[in-house]
Amino acid sequence: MRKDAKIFVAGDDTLIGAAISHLLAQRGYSNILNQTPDQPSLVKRTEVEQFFALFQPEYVFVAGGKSGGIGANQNRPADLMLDNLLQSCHVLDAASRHGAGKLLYLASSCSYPKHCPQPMQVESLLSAPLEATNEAYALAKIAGMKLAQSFRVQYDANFITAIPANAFGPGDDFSPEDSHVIAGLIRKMHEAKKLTLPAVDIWGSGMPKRDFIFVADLAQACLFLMDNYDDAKPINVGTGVECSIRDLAVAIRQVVGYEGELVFDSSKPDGMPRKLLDTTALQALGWMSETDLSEGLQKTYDWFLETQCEETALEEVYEY
Ligand code: GFB
Repeated sequence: MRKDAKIFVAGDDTLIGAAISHLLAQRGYSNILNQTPDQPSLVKRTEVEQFFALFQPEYVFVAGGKSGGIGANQNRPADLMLDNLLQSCHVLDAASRHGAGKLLYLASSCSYPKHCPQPMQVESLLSAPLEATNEAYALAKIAGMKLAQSFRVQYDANFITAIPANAFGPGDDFSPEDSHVIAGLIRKMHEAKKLTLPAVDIWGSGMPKRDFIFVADLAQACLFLMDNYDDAKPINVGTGVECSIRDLAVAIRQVVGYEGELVFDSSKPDGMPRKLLDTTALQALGWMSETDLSEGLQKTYDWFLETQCEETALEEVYEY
């Protein structure tokens, strides 16, 4: 991407979108279209259409769409599915019709079957039933992937898809109801420490394993793929390392400095047993993630502490 190329990050208010926007600015891209006034609501077709007609982005990162952890997916499947379907349809359609040179669509690792052979390869997509707790959201992300591929076939659009592992980091959603596991446990253990509670409730058995990618690394991978990947086949973006929820909880307890007990509540769902992404394709292109889990957890907790007392502007978010 030229430094003066017109770049639009659809969804720069999400964890991943904000990290991509910040990295673009940090690397000196001078024509990021998210800084113009009157940003479009991505669920409103006319606003997206008017924005693309006016600015005609050359590069588009599709990082928008409501998302959340296992609790959010159980409680608000329609909200998550509808928001992601609308955003994908509006942005991909407008990008195609207004001649975007390249578009990167971000799917999700929950798009893989519940009992997918590990590490998960893109050939396994749609090969078996999905995890029930996030089926609605996963189908919306699969639809987005298929739509991107269909624009390639019908209109020769250079639309690519990345499938990220579970992302976490500064800018995450720490709300009890919507958070993913890392943000959720950081908040719970931080509050338990402040209140000297004797124990913290961990959902599920602790047995599931996850591939957690630090969001700044994921953003770097997205820029790398925009410049180096042009295939129709979706490409995984992960760390190649998995961690059990039990080990994660112990690691977070260490980072937060909480000394109470961890109680595993098996009345709560585990979700997918494992979600390790096969990253050989991305490694073959020359990219690997560089932030290990413990470093990422520390940076995330540091950010969480800084944002406890006051609203932190996005640029301060990344001073770590
Ligand atoms: O991060 P998480 O909500 O999403 O849960 P998934 C990961 C694992 O952590 C599950 C357990 O086994 C949870 O039961 N867990 C333990 C907790 N304690 C907690 C807690 O306090 N909060 C949360 N949230 N989990 C999501 C999908 O699945 O992955 C989304 O539902 C999306 O659609 C996302 O794809 C990337 O990894 O299970």
